[in-house]
Amino acid sequence: MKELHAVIFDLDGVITDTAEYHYLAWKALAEELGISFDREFNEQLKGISRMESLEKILIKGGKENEFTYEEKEKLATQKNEHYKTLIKRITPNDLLPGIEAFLQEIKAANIKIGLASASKNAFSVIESLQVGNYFDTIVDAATVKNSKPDPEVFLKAADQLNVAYENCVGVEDAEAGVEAIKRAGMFAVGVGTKEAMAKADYIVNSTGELTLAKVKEKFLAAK
Ligand code: B16
Ligand code: MG
Repeated sequence: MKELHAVIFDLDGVITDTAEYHYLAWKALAEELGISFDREFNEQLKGISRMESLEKILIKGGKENEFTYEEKEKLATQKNEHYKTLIKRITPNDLLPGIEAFLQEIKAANIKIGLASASKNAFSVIESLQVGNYFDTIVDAATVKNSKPDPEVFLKAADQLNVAYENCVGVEDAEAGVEAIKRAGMFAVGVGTKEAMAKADYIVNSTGELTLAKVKEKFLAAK
């Protein structure tokens, strides 16, 4: 019988709203390149890697063949430098609603906690939020080969926690992330709209609705 032994969190858009900073930094770069950029398009970039995000933006602007690989690396670095200046503002006040209480509940129930982020900046964001002590393991993009929707980052977090995949719950705000959790054979909690989170097993509108009792109830009720 399955039992809830670990909760594995996405970072951007679940623990804190760095998704907004990614949006602002990509928007500035896209507009500099003469490519229009809005929040709707930005949804497609959530959870996917830096380079894949840049490729999608260039394709949107019909400029996918205009740059060499080295030039693309420079553009991605430019976005990241901008992003890094934006995330310098992060303090513990930037934790999304209810997240710290949810982490405390999980910890108190002796359930393991992991972080599965597609961001190479994950460690510095966690440090600024001062929540590193809650996490039993942190897997960031620097240590995985395949980015979401590939399940690798969630599988690796579960392996490092020594928990069977079916006993894990993953929490995500991105379509690519929910797909990664499902492909990992885990129960997916989606934070967001019913449309965007359609493939999740349990959907909440905001992190403030996350409670261990409810997540556990839904997890145990699922096949
Ligand atoms: P970086 P997550 C993801 O983080 C973001 O959702 C995505 O928008 C971003 O492109 C990706 O990290 C890479 O981030 O440029 O900092 O390495 O949601 O998986 O925590
Ligand atoms: Mg996310």
